[in-house]
Amino acid sequence: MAAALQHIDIHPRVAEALAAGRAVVALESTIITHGMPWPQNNEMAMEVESLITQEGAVPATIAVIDGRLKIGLSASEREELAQRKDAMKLSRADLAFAISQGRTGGTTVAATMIGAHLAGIPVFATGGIGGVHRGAEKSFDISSDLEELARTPVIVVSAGPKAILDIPKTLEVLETRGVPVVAYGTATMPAFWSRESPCPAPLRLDSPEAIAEFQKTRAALGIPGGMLIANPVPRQMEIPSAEMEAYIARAEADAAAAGIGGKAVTPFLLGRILELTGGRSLKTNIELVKNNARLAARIAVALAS
Ligand code: PSU
Ligand code: MN
Repeated sequence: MAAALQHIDIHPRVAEALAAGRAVVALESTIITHGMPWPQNNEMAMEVESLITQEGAVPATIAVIDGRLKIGLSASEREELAQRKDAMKLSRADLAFAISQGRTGGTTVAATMIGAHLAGIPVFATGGIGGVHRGAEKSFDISSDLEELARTPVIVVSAGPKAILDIPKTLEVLETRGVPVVAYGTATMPAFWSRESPCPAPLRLDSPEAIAEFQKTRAALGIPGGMLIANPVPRQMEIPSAEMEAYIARAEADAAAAGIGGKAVTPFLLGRILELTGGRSLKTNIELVKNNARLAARIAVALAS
């Protein structure tokens, strides 16, 4: 931590809350730089921060700006980041690269977990985690988000793995790596834009307090790593999976035809699905992130008390 501090700027509001032992929720920024178009990305980030504040916690959006690892952004920093064309998409492999090169980038779930843990923030809200891509048996495309969940003790609140992924394989990898997957208030694994996937949830809990207690118990037993909370999107905003599947298949085919690979896959698919659904997928994405932020704040409050 001491060595890390030379590269980190903790926003005063966040530093104060951490020093006082108050609830803080980390937020990622790849969703801002690569997950949603301007200006909805900035509006989403702003709304999510104010929801967390309303729940009695302090939001800390994490990003790399001009070589500094930012824990908490000012409104102008966030707005500028949301419009930057040169932002990298940063994960465990290249977080330090961007810092050492003075670059700017959005942090993925994996990189945000690293930043949150360095700052002492135990909970983080996102939309959907990365995971095992469809066809991974050929492409080997498995998000480093899964590896990070196995290593770094941060609770990640999501709406499940993104539905563009192979959800059964993603759950298998998480189980192998010892990552608890907890569905919130349901026995079925949610699937990002949809409340239900075909998979049963590995674990279920029904309150923020129970989630906080579970993570405290893991820590007490010396079991390392984070956990994944899968919080279903609100019913009135969901797009049922039967409907999403056609759009996902089409977007996958377009990605293959365009030769999209590596880090570009997830942003391409999200962007293409936005077009195919006439913007509906974006509206749902925004609502599910807000829903996750609210739950993350409640977990943070439960952990802090
Ligand atoms: N949730 C969203 N939109 C996003 C992401 C999450 O609603 O764009 C981002 C997260 O930063 C996650 C990344 O870590 O997508 C996964 O990218 P990949 O599949 O390349 O690992
Ligand atoms: Mn990938």
